[in-house]
Amino acid sequence: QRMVHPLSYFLHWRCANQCYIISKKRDLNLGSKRLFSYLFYDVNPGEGFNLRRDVYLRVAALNNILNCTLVLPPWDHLYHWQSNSLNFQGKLPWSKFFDLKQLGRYTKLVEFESFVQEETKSSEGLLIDVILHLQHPTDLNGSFEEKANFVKCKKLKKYWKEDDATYGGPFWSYENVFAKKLKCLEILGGPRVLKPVLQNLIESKSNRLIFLDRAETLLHDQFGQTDYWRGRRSMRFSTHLIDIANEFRKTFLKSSDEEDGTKLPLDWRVESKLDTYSRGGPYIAAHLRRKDFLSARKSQIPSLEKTAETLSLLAKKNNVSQVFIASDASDIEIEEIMGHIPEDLEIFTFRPSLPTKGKILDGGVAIVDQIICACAKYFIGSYESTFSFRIQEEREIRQLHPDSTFNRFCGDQELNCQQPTRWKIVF
Ligand code: GFB
Repeated sequence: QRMVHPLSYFLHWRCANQCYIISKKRDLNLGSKRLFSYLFYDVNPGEGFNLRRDVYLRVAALNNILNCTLVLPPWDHLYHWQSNSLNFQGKLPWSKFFDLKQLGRYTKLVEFESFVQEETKSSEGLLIDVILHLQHPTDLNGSFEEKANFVKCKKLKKYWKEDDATYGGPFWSYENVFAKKLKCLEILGGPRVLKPVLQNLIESKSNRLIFLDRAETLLHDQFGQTDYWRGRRSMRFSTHLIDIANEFRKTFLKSSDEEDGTKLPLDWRVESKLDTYSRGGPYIAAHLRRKDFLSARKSQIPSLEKTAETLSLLAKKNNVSQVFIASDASDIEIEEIMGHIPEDLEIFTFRPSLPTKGKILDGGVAIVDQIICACAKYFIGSYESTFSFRIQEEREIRQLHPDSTFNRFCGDQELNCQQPTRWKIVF
């Protein structure tokens, strides 16, 4: 039974026609609220884990202003997950890496598999209402004015027509997912620019399931501001990964949150600015990016000998005898660094047993590396690596001194190289 608002009698009495329009509008609003909309997204396949984490924040901010439910895209097998001992590392839920309860305190969300189980009858598969393929504007003409315009979709080989009414596509390697419509949107801007477009699709075209492809095209509305950090702080890692990192710190590095002052409250929403900086554990940590960075950032990545020299100096300066190295370097490269290090300096790397690695996978190993780096007394990262950036953020969240966080290795030929921008936390 519908409740009648007392004001509606007044409106009826004033003018019947207008009343009809008003009540129709009201129904529409009520309707769109009743009918939840779901936001799916995906990112350019070549992008790494840590850029994807940043894209998540942009989409989560959009989800918040739209009041939709975000469907977390299953992790497909990423290019950098290269361990020979592991098989296909795809279709992974976010709970493998992150604490869903904490994420859910920033934005309303659901894992993809849970959504499919709850919302669809499995035999039918999933039919998305509309794919919105985001792309950069082709004619900027030197202007960086925010905009969002629909354009004709050109050369999108990744989507194909299954029949007159459905599109097939890659959809995170799931076979039983299709879409009814495909639209292309040139966009320059963040959630603020996309909001009216999506609201229109939801409210006037009654699309319920919307899929944003190439979501990395979306920018932040307010990078580094309070809401950015709220989302960022909600990205707590899964407890099983934190436990592994803490065990490693305790066993090898004489480090624990209690002693190092790096303990975080159980709920990220109650975190606040501390009166003093945290101490950090009695070791220095380094993120040394190798592999594709040896060609992509050739001049900014130090030789192994220079790396050893830098680490020895930093250990001395910080009065510690333990160094933790997180790296995608091979064991041979790590051994070469060790060969150049004085004997009184201990070098540690996290190399889990095969059963542990089988459970936490390459993505989990990388997160354990990041947690250990986040708790060190001093950290040095690699030039323009999003892996290093995420460690810097973790350290800001733990409120270590910025001097101990925003540092990077210099290339062999770089004299006094420019150090990273200090993106300091805001509560
Ligand atoms: O995370 P990511 O985007 O950082 O990609 P960059 C690097 C990936 O390499 C990580 C592995 O997600 C890990 O899988 N990796 C790198 C590491 N460093 C470590 C480490 O210290 N420990 C462990 N366990 N794994 C971008 C790439 O990398 O660099 C782009 O995403 C492109 O595809 C660009 O290659 C040049 O920002 O460092």
